[in-house]
Amino acid sequence: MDLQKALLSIRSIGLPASLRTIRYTLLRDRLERQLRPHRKGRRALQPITPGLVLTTRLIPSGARFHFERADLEVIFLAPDLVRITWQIFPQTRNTKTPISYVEPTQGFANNYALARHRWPDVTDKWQADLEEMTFSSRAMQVIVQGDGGLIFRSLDGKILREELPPEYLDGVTTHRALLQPEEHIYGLGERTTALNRRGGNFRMWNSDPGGHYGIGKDPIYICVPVYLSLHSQGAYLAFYENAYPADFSFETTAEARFEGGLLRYYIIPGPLPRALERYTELTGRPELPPRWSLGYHQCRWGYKSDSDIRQVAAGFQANDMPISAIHLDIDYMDGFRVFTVNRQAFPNLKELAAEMEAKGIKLVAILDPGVKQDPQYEVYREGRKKGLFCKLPKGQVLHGLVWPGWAAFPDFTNPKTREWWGSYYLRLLEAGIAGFWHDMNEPTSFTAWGDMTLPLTTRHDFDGRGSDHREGHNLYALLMAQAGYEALRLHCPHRRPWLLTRSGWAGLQRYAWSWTADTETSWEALRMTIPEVLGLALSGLPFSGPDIGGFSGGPSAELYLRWFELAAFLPFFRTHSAIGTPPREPWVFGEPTTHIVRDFLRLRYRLMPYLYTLAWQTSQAGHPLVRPLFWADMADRRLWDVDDAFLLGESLLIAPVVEQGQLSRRVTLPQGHWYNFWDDTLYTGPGEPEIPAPLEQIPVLVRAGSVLPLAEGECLTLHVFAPPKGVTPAIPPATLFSDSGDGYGPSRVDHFHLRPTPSGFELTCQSEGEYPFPYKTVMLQWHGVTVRQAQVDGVETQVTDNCFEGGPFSRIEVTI
Ligand code: MIG
Repeated sequence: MDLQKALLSIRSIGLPASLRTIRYTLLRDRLERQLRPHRKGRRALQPITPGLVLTTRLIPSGARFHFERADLEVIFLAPDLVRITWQIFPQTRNTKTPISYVEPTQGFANNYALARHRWPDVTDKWQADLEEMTFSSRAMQVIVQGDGGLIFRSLDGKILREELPPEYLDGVTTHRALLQPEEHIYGLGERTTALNRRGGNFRMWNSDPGGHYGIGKDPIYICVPVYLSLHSQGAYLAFYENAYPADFSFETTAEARFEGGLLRYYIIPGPLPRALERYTELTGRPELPPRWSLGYHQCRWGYKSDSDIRQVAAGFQANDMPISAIHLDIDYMDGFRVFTVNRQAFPNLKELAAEMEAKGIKLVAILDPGVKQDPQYEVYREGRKKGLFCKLPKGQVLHGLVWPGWAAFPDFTNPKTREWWGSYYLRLLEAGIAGFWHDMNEPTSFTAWGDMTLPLTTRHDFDGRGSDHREGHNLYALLMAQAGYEALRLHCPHRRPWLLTRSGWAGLQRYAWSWTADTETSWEALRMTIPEVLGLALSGLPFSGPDIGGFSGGPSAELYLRWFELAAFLPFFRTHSAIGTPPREPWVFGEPTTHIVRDFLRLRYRLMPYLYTLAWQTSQAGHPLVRPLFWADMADRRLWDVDDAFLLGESLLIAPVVEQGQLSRRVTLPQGHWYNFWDDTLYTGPGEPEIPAPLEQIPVLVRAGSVLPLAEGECLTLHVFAPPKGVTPAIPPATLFSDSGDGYGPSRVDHFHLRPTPSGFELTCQSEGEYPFPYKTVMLQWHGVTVRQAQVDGVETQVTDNCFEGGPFSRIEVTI
């Protein structure tokens, strides 16, 4: 296997580069050998368990327990947020001397994942029974058993989660919770398996799959140790604040095996949307992104000069296709030196950016963390002089191999590194770059065999406490994103930051979007996009999307089109492909693809008010934009496994075509009434209707009761999808968020309430905020009913084809 990989790499990168790779890999192996003898000496045969409980003591909002071989702390940070910390000791403690609890100061990833560190004392909101070791808040109950097992119950007495006592053996801490036979598991970050993770094994170790990947590859770029459980007794979320490599599996138990660090985790009871709100309060929510980022992005590894960029932009103009951003891949750099620009290929980046800006196109530039080892190169010199790179155990700078050849890796666990690294963004900002794209940040270093990353013994600063790459690895991209985000806030305070990153960890959503990166070009990979994006969303990362058409190959027109149709409804909407693949600008496939792609591009921009509002709502409450179908009805078990369709906000159900040649498809419909977006056919759920999907459509269903805001230039059209007679729609009032699209100026929110009246419907609008209403006209288009009469704020108005002008209004009445 390894030999084969080595030979393959010689073929693709040439002999000198391959020899370097072998040298690096040998160095890595030598360094990692130091880890081994260490372990052997004290190999225990029996796992260490906490033993029996010895003492129990109340503390503010929680309790502490001494066991024979462990300490346990249970703290309610909020009534529905419990933090558990286990410290297991190798030896049975001496009970003759008094025992004291030592607060752990390390081993839980330095709180890097957390957005919120202080929580009010909730002692008055819970009851503790020390005898029974039972603690109840107004949201849940935690029972600690004498042997260290833990039970979490909902208030009506149902068991949400039952944990076995943790075990420690040979450096590995194993934690298990029982699973119900019907229990479903979601989350764990970006994964290539079904949305329901039950039955699977998942490694926590951010990895570049190298080249391209397909179904079943694990792990890939973004591992997040958080999962959501859904079973017949309830639902909960579990988040382990431990960045060490780990293996999670979900057979009869939910098992987590950590190869280091502390067993610290958080349990949040369901319902799941509410649990995600809490989780994103703990680990953070994204800021509202600039509006342009929700538009279409075009990219390709291989746009190598300003004239390539101009040509692409001209192509969009010539084909009458809207576009918001073009990305510059590594080819714009000078010899792959990060923060430099190749002056031959891009003699005047600033001018290019200004020219693009005038066409409404932003430029996004890629950044790789590996800094070329070149004493003539400022970034390398400075980083070295200031001691900001990752180091070998004896203190020399570590060099790995990436695109520029030998390269040093900034140590982002050092706050000084983050500040220093961030200072270079200014140069590109001044050259007109609007957003940044972090790549290779797992971090990846090319190897001839084994993991493509840094040696495990590599040293990281960890805010001065020091640790090695086992703990630092999974945090690398998160902290790089933090550096980038803080740089943009600092150097560009009037614009909202936009960052895209390949790798990350819990809490990444505070700083950056992500994409599913180097997928193979295949129908399977197209289908896999849905559970990948949903898995990220359920792990707290709401903004992601695929390389449309897959990264590695040349898609057929049909595959490209179906992928495009899917991505038009995902938060991140970008075509990208590997170097050497056939051209993939959205017009190259010719008709009928070109006009269908154009229609979907336009639809995306029409949907912008809806998408932008969803993005704003995510920043407020942490609910993802795309949601699994079970979000619509948790009690409907048919929905627990659906991962070939998704919800976009409260109103839309998207059922992409993921099979070649398919011209209609079955849609698992949640309860309620659903309109076909394309022709207003009304479907009633639960059911599994077969819905037409000619090349120019994928099934898009609108929940009855929705008021869907679509932009048509300066006009806003509110599409009202009337609920059938006698049905009160189970859908919250529609919301429309507006502001200038960037920066931190005023905003407004309009709420639309739809209510049935004896003769028809009433639609009221309530507004808040200072920003002026941004549309010249408001049209109302009704679906599912025939509007006979309409009054806008008491004034009779002309109705044509169920459509009438509403101006900005406060109350509309229609008679049907
Ligand atoms: O080793 O920058 O996932 O999007 O085009 C490949 C070149 C490096 C991997 C990214 C891909 C990007 C490519 N990069």
